[in-house]
Amino acid sequence: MPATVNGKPRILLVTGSQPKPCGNTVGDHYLLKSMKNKIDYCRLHGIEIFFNVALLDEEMTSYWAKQPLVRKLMLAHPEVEWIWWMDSDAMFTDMVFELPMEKYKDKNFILHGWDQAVYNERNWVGLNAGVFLLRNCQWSLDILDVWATMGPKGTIRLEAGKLLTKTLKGRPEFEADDQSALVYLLTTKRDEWGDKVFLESSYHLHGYWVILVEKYEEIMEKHHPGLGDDRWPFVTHFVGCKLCGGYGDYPVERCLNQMERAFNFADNQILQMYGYQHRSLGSTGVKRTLNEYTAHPLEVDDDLKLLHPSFKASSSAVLQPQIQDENVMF
Ligand SMILES: [Mn+2]
Repeated sequence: MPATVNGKPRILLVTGSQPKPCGNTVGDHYLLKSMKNKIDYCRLHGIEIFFNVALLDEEMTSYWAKQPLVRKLMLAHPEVEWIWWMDSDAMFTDMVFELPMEKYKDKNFILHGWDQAVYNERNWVGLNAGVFLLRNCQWSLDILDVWATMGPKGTIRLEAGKLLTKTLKGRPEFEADDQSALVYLLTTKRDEWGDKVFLESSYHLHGYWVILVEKYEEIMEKHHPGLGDDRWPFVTHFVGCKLCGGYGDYPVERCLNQMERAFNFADNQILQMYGYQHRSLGSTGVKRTLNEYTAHPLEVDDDLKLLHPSFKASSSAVLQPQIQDENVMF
């Protein structure tokens, strides 16, 4: 019997960052903004959130830190139906869009990706492991165990990396990472695991920032939030950016500028509830867009209907007593 709230499966969003400060303070600042972004989305949609900074298993460092964490949270929270992992370098860019959970009722593991790229090409970027949903069940505990076998740092991870580079399409030479390990697991053991895995590409459960960030202005002109796909991407993920220092695939300056834009693009959807907007996507400054005050704040509606959403789990509990109070008074 799935754990539900108001008929919807209960979801715990899990994210985290390193235990120590970033190599640069700007990196920490963007970790904070990325966290604020996730808090906003989760608050609006009745999703619980867990931010981790502890390394739970000393062997499972860097991209492998999430597997022991997700496993622990599953066991500790049987009331939660889905664990939703989201990297700290990914941000919600559509605050209205909701996951199509009904579509996943017979699946246990949801990632952004393409069957063709994973199963036919064995492409190491055929799926993205930075954002995923995992149902809280025995199947998921089992796949976490198998998935984690290439993770322990040192010889195991280094040797596994060689195997992954040899086997997977397009993979550069480096130690085993969790994403490649998952592509390898699914392609070599599809019969065993493939059935319960859903590779989603109908919207941006993960959206590659490079193809999205330059289009935000055009998107704002032509479309509206709630679509989740190319027209208004659900998530923008800064793959290949090393915000805290180290060598990334892109210049850190470009990454930070575009993260600021992605944050403000999303934050405009929050600020519109209160009558404000960022001056531009590159600006931390805001301007007033509404100048009205009202004695009846519950009757005020924002364009995106986020202020008093009917889908918010607590909305009926919040509204009911206030309506009763009015009846008593008048
Ligand atoms: Mn990432």
